[in-house]
Amino acid sequence: MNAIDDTDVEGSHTGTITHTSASEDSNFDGIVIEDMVVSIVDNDHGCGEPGQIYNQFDVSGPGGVSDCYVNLYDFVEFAGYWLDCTDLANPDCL
Ligand SMILES: [Ca+2]
Ligand SMILES: [Ca+2]
Repeated sequence: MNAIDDTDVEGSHTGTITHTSASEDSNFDGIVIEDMVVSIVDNDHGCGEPGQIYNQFDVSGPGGVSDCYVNLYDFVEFAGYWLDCTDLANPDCL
């Protein structure tokens, strides 16, 4: 049995594996096999969760914290930086 490593953010959760039995041997046909509950660990992280990798242009959001969107909060940061950094010869001033 394999899990699909998709990009959906599902968080850690459990899944139940059920079984059925079919056999020509009446000793095994239709026997009850207990369900198995398995833990599933998702390696994808939602916004703000530990391990989240933010877009390089998402530098701000409400409260000055990255919010997983490149939006006006980020533009305000960029614009403020442009106003502070006026030395065109400085490679750090973009
Ligand atoms: Ca996933
Ligand atoms: Ca943002």
